[in-house]
Amino acid sequence: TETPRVWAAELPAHPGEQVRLQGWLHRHRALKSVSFLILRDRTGLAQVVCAAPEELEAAAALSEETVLEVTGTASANPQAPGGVELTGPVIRVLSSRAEPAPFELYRPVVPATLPVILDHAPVALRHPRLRAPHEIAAASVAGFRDALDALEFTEIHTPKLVGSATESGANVFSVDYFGRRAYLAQSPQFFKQMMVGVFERVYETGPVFRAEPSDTGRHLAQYTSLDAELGFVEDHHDVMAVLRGALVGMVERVRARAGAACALLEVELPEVPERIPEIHFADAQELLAAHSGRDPRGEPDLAPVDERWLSEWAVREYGSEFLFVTGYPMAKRPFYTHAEPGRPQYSNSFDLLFRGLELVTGGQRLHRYEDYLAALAARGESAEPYAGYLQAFQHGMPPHGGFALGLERWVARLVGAENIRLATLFPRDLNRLAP
Ligand code: AMO
Repeated sequence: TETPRVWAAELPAHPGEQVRLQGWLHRHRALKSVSFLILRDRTGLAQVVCAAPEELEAAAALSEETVLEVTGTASANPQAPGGVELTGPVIRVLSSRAEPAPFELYRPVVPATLPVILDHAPVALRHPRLRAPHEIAAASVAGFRDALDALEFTEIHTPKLVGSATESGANVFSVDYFGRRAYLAQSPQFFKQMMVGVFERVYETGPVFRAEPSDTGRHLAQYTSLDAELGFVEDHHDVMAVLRGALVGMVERVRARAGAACALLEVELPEVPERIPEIHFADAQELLAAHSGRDPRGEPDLAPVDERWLSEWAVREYGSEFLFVTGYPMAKRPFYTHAEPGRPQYSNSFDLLFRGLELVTGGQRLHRYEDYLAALAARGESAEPYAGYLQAFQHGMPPHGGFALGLERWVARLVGAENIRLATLFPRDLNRLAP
């Protein structure tokens, strides 16, 4: 019978056994009378020792990133990683490499600049430190699903080719659609709202597209949006409560499933407070004017520097790395936004700041057909392009609201990446469409 395959990280659990490893040659260290092959698989690294003449001969020609199968004995050695190494190896090359890697993948600190990393993403991502953020991303999405599934939300998949802009006309990509103009979806906004009329509670995780002409460390032309929308809300606070639950689910799943990635990158997972602190936009501006050294009053939005200041303030004031800013001016919010009762210049919307950055936008939406017609008219927009969307409201929609969280921003904040591109497998930006 075939020798059982074991994962690199599990080798220490098999001392004395005959086992088979499969993976990439992470590092080849040839000394005078012994060669160490460090094998990498999806779980980690394992050391293979070549000492006999035929073993040394088999190892001699092997270059890093060669794909190998190695059968041998798991032998205890306190000096080996994990205390067990593979000895007496029989090596089979599954695939040899054609090119050397663009940089040494075994260096603990990535010895390459961001452009080199991005230009060589298929190889560069094999570096454990560059791969780790994406393991955290995967666990985050799974945790998002866990939390919303537990609340009986229905997962939906909505079109990414759409007939009208959802957020603002400014940063939408247009594409030729069988001779007509179509757009890449900026968000699943209209569809998730329409589906509240069907399922009451829905969520979606998927790509969205923004033609962001600015080259920053926090904007992508394509990112992954974690969206939720629910019906029968009192106001935006019911949405914020669901968002809090989603964050708890994400943190829990990252802790449970991406522990090694977190340890490697020294990630400090945030505490999600029982009650995430909240400040109204108007109060935030007063606070900034009084204490931050900048007076943003009169501006319709918060500047990135204001977001950073408020985030630090929330840590000092409440010990919270999360802060809700509510009530953003209607003027800066999309037409579907619900105004604040009694103060119609403000909205029942919110942003969630996390570690200095806007991570989530959400709020309560209009739900009456006539309010949509009025909101579009007030913005000088025709209702005609929105006819499909507006059907939902012509046929009875409950008070509802939702939110969208930018996955790459979340991961970038967790791993402390200054540039969001390090939290994106194949970033799309102003200058990059490949690989
Ligand atoms: P908004 O446009 O604010 O809201 O986007 C929601 C969240 O998505 C992330 N984000 C981005 N991430 C990377 N690159 C970008 N270019 C980018 N733009 C936005 C941010 C942001 O908080 N429909 C509403 C949401 C809702 O109300 O449900 C929307 O799309 O983390």
